[in-house]
Amino acid sequence: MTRRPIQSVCVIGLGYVGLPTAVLIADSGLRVTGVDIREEWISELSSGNMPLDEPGLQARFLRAVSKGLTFSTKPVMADVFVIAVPTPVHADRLANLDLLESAVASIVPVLKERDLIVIESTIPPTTTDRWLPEVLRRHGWDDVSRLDVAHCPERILPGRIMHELVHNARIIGGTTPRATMRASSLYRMFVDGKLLETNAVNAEMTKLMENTFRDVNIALSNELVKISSVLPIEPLEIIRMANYHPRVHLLQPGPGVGGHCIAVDPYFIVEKALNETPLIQTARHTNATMPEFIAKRLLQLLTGIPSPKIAVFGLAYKGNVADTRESPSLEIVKLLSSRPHVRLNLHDPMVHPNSIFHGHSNMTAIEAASNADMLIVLTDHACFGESINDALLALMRTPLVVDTRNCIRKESITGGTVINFDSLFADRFVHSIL
Ligand code: SAJ
Repeated sequence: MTRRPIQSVCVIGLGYVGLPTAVLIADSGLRVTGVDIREEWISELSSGNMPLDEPGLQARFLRAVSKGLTFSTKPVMADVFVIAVPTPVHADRLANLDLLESAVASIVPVLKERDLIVIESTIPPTTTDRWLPEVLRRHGWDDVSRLDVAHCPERILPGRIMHELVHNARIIGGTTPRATMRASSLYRMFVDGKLLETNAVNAEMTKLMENTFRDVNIALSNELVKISSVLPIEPLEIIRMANYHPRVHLLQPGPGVGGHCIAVDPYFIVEKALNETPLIQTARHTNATMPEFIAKRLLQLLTGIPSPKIAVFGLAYKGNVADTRESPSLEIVKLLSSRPHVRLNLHDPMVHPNSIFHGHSNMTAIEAASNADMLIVLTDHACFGESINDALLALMRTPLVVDTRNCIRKESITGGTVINFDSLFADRFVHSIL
């Protein structure tokens, strides 16, 4: 069978992975159609507007459009179909592949012999080898061996997407050596990093292990914070010192692990190996219960204040992004909102000002801090280092800051108290405000 060179690519799913990927492939010289089911998203892009805010993306987008990048709500014929749609979990923590199935179904009418399908979405192990052929069959493509199929998981960090798409190593896992080779030739067009060629199930598992590695290691640090509630230790100091060891790298504890990847991906392994994953399951539980652990401690610290007002700073799942999916902050807001006597003021300068969370609007820093009895920092936005200062604390009824991200410079605050994980359970702080 002759090998066709790749000339055209259809990218299905234009979120924070698919859209930058479509831009880079088009910029490398291939004919690219970006496809998304959201009509308003497509009309925005077709009018030359870039709806995502990611460093470096806008300029590359305009260049790619000038080179012929187009957008559509329906797939068109192409040599390669790159699928990058969300793969969340259901309430029972099993993978929800509905959007992936719709994407596969949508390409069947335009598929032809020897087309290459590349799945970039994160998926449970064996999805590419076992699930995809069945789904293709269900939607009218009977014989997967007439296609080339590969899994090339995305591994980019929001905020650094354009850099990481080009410079990170990529895992290229074909279901056959030919599929691997063809997928490699696509990624070589725009990736400077190493292309690691393997099979599909190894590619699926590698991606999941990367995010699980982080989840397990964050859980270890979060567990240290939980230990500090029963032992007179300073977790941040311990992590700082331990990390001087050349072979130790403890991650940072926080109010929980959020986002649509690390808080979700470990479940994809658990689903396929329930009895073999006690460590992964425990780590998930440790991180998932952090919001409850923090909320409980905040309420203890506020004991004795009849109707405490808490200013919550940081709603995004991590610093310097606007994304609130699976954010531990929102879990803490939910838990505190369920207490009838607690009043909450929310503030996140990265998140849209009209957003409402559990009945609370997103306020300015000044509105949120005014007359508050406690200011709790749940996200490490760089701007909080500046905006949480003596002038802001002067507006509070009690100038008390609880910093769960260790991002506030204590030295720059002279007119109040800053508690971080080293002092969250130190009794002197409880007594001083009771
Ligand atoms: N977090 C901590 N302590 C830390 C590091 C992170 O509590 O020391 C928290 C963050 O605040 C956040 C969560 O963990 O709530 C996840 O943040 P993250 O920056 O670790 O990762 P994501 O979810 O933004 O992106 C991850 C990345 N994976 C790895 O670094 C192994 C990225 O490369 C993947 O492409 C992405 O998941 C994905 O799409 O899977």
